[in-house]
Amino acid sequence: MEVSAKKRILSGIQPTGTFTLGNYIGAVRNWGLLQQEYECLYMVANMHAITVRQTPADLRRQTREAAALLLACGIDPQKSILFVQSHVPAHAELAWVLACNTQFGELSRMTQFKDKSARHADNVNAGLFTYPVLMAADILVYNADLVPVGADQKQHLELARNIAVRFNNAYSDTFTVPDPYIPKTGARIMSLQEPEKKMSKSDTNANSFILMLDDPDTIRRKCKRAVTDSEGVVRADESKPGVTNLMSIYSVFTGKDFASIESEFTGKGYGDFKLAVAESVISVFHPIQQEYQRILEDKTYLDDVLKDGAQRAAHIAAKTCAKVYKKVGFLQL
Ligand code: ATP
Ligand code: LTN
Repeated sequence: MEVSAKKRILSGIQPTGTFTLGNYIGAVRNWGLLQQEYECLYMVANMHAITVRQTPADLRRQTREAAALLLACGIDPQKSILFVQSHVPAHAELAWVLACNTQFGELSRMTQFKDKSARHADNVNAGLFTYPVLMAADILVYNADLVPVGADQKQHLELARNIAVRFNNAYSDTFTVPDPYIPKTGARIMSLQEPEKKMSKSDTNANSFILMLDDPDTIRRKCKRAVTDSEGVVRADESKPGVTNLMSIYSVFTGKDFASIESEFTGKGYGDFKLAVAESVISVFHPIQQEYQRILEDKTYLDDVLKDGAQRAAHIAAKTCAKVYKKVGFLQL
């Protein structure tokens, strides 16, 4: 696989709960679309997940569920390598070397750390702080060219690039400097209740997000309750974050641009618009949900995919790690 002329992609998602509409539009949807053109590695980031306290049995179950949902979203194990982060030891090994090439000050500036440490004030652990270093290792260990993520991960990507450049300058050319792949529409899907905030699966208000496994009635209800404004006109504008957010969702799921959405709903109220948004979401999620149930029931198939993925990923990662160990001066016998 490493002799392929195709550019390489790596991305990951944490198994901290069912994926939201934001995860799908910002990241996972594009993972499927990029498979034809790139050599892709997709990972369930269970090591990142434990930076926040997890119940072990739930984490185990959610890791399989996340992998099944990725397969249901169209990740094809014949085309891409799908694996679980903790199954490839090179991630943790490289993370240590990279941590020794990352400054405390750089990590202190990460906004996700500031947000999460405020939200989990009782557990501001060192892993939460060094999380972006592990993420850099995930990417650099495969020499990925491109990393498809939502806009909230841009800062972590910039850090990974800085670490790569710094290491290359200190120890000679080793890592590919990765580029982010952030979609033009839907890079930051907002909360349906507080449209100034990002939609997040860890939000305490369940009406603020749509989960990929929500049933049709729940999706209709959540769309209907979405916060908009009092103007009653469907148009995209900075002063109308709720409506603009719904337009982004509708645009991604129907392929229509903002101008044609505006004319489609001219003279119609938000009620009609919200219903149309809900139906567009249901039409995409319903078949994925059926496929998900089918895959989840076939545990042998799922585990075989993950074993094969881990083996193929580990083969690539071990080579990079060995090269790095040599470059930094670790004795080899
Ligand atoms: P949590 O809310 O628990 O912090 P999360 O929903 O942000 O988690 P992650 O596993 O951290 O989920 O993110 C997986 C991918 O989904 C990342 O590429 C991230 O950028 C993207 N993503 C997350 N939320 C959104 C959103 N609201 N809009 C667009 N993309 C998003
Ligand atoms: N930190 C990411 C998940 C993640 C990731 C990665 C994304 C872990 N390792 C490597 C891209 C590349 C997040 O979405 N919170």
